[in-house]
Amino acid sequence: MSEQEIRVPELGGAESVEIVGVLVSVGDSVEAEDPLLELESDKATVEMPAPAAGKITRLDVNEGDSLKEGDLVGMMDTAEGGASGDSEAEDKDEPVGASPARDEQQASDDASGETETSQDDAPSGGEQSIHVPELGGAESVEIVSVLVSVGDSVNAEDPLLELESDKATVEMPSPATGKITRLDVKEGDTLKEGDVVGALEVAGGGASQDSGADKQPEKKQEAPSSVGASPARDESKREATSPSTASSDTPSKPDTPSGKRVHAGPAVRRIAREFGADLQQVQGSGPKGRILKEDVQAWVRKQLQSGTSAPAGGGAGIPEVPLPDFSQFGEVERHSMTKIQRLTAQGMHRSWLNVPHVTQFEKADITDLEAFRKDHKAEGEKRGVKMTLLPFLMKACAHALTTYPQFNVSLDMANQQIIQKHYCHIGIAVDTPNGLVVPVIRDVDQKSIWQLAAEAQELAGKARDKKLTNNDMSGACFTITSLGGIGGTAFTPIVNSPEVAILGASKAAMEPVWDGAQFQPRLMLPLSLSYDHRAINGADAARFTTLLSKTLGDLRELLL
Ligand code: CAO
Repeated sequence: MSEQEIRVPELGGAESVEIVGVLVSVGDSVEAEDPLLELESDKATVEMPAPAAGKITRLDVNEGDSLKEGDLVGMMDTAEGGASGDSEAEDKDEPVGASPARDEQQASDDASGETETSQDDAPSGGEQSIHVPELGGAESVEIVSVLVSVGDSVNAEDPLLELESDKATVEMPSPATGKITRLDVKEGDTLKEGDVVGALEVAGGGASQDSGADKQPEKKQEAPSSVGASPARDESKREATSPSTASSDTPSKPDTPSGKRVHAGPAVRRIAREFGADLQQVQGSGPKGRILKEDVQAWVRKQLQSGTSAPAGGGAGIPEVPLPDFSQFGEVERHSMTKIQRLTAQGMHRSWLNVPHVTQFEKADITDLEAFRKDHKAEGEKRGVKMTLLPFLMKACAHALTTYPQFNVSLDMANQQIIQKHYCHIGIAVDTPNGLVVPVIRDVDQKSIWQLAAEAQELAGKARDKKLTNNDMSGACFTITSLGGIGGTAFTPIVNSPEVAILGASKAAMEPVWDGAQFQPRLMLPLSLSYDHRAINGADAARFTTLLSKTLGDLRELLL
């Protein structure tokens, strides 16, 4: 092992670059050529590679720092027998993002135009082939996106393609002003220097021919990345204007038809492509909204969790809700959502979008039930069980589910089938400090009120202590959400899909009820049954709630 300085290599003509990402930390082991920093000039975003294999021992720079060629970035212990010793000298001279470094002679050869020149280039006003310009040492590049179509009018220097080598992402500029007449390439194609990309009908006296006249193809003045750094040149009047980069802030053409420019480096773009992430949809958390690797990873994770490939935020093509800068209205702070909150949000959104909801309202006279419940509270205390309304609601729902089995189904729309369940497991929504969870009580139809009360109590306790297992929360046929202990007169719960119905209970209150002769004070429980109208029709929903009301009004119904 020997300690080696890490210095900024030759910048291909750029005076300075800004660090937009520090990709390693002290203690990290890296291979030669592994990216250490993401650098941005006004022309390109490139990665600065490790000069050798080894371990980073010091880092003297931070994101946002401005660097010049030769600046000390940090130190590393180079691996024994590694390529460091040999490659160091070479790498030090290598322009950032380009390979391999060229010597002065080569540069002047380029300057004199002895590198490629299109034989097909036509004089102003005619058709001209569009060639891949010199690639600054990169053997080949991949087309990340085609930014124009046949028939498009372009100005000289307008980006035509977004190209990516293993070092940089850059845009290939139009060699002249004119109209695209042919495109021979598509996204994903691999191109080499000189390859024909398409053709262009050059506008008469187009800017390109003139504009490049006074520019010299001095390679050292090109962008840090040489990929595409040298535009296609006219035979007689060579140009050496630098391309704009896909990741530069300079507005040219938007990255996608939606018009939003994406601010991301080549490594991030590569990862996004590998995972099929649409960078347009990824929220950047880096400086100036720059998209970082972690942002892409978080986006991919979110897509997997929500189980949808629909656009993030909006979903199913629904326009995303733009967030204003709330801090302009007053003080704000941000907190990460808990896992339960994230899952609840996804589940509710999925159900809301997929299920045509209808809510049926009903009231149940629970005056007698309440008297019965109170009579058994003391016994409950002896048993260590709190006798609440909930076990009665469960029992009444199990009775209604057995009577109307069309509520105990799930829909398999892909196979056009209804899945009828011959078991009766009921989920109970439990409010916890971390969010809403729904433990499931099994075989409710076969259990006594005491058993149900005990199990509900145990599961609600486990929910609040964060001790529920996946098994505790799976397999429900139907859900009860009881807000009665809190308050409210009615609400419209969201079906816990793939179940097809959910019962909401609001707070029971004394009401005057007409008995045919006079008003009687009765304890009335508001019920709200939301159902999936694909599986259940309105008449069945009214029958279901009517039976519930009857059962809760007179528990002898359960004996029938
Ligand atoms: N009307 C009037 N009183 C009610 C009632 C109702 N509908 N429901 C419950 N009560 C009473 C109970 O009988 C109990 O009274 P006593 O103290 O006299 O015995 C008291 O309110 C407190 O009950 P509880 O809330 O402790 O117990 P529970 O069995 O009724 O409910 C549980 C348990 C887990 C459902 C409840 O604690 C809970 O978390 N509810 C919120 C569920 C929720 O957030 N749903 C929303 C989902 S959609 O966003």
